[in-house]
Amino acid sequence: MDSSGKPHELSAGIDLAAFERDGLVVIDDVLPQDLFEAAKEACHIAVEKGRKEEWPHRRTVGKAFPPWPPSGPDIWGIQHLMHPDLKLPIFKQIYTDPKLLSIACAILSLPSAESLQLELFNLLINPHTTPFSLPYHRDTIPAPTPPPEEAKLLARPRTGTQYNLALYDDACLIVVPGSHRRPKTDEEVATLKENEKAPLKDEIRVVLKPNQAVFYENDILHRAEYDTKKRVTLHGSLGKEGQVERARMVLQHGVEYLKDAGFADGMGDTGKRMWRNLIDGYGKSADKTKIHEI
Ligand SMILES: O=C(O)CCC(=O)C(=O)O
Ligand SMILES: [Fe+2]
Repeated sequence: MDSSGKPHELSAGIDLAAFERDGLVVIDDVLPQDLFEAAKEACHIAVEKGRKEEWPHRRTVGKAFPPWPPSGPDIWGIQHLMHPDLKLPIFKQIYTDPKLLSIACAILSLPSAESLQLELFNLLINPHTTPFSLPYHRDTIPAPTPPPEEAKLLARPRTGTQYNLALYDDACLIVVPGSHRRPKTDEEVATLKENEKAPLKDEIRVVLKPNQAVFYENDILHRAEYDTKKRVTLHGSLGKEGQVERARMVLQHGVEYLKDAGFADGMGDTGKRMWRNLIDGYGKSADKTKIHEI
């Protein structure tokens, strides 16, 4: 971010054409070194709390999508890193890191981070003892959606973006590049009907080195495999301001802490503005009933 508050195309260093074509882009050296080290320390504490059940908001092995049961054989994620009860305010600083925000602005064609909406910040980790995997899915389009309906939904304008930022080596995510722009092929439908975790033609494994992030379209066809090899990967989402539907989606999952008037205290001006954008969007929503979960 430069002094005018405009996103820095150079510091973002993002190949937008590749992102449009493939539905994903990998970014190097995301966090400044000191923040990267601090992120590892904070994540270590969060993971310990999660594994010891001192932190109740966890992704439990055996279930791919929210809501997750409070306990299970093992865990594959820690939810709500910015929750004040976790007492790790550094996650607010990491979430609003200027380089992360500038990449999101580039993807969303926004002039500055002031036009972003604060959303969710979670951690994806390796299960300790129990390997787990997710089936092929698109985050906002249910798997059984027929291809013609899928095509319509995939044509919706982009309203947000999300990323995985690896703190250690990570090769868990598998995607089919380009599948965010087209419905499932007949071959994909037939393959996934047999086995929803089967390899698909042209799939690639996203291999991240420490401090690399992948920004990806949440409706790209993707799955993930978790063995017990160490994984500590931050998973954040950001929206465009004024996205009432997204604000509802973010705030529907019992995230009362985000609605607290003091949530953004201690955040910088940009973070405060992004939080305000979220709350304003939610306030404009007439219908606060549940929508499709992501
Ligand atoms: O673990 C990952 O990298 C992907 C997780 C995912 O696809 C999801 O939570 O919807
Ligand atoms: Fe997903």
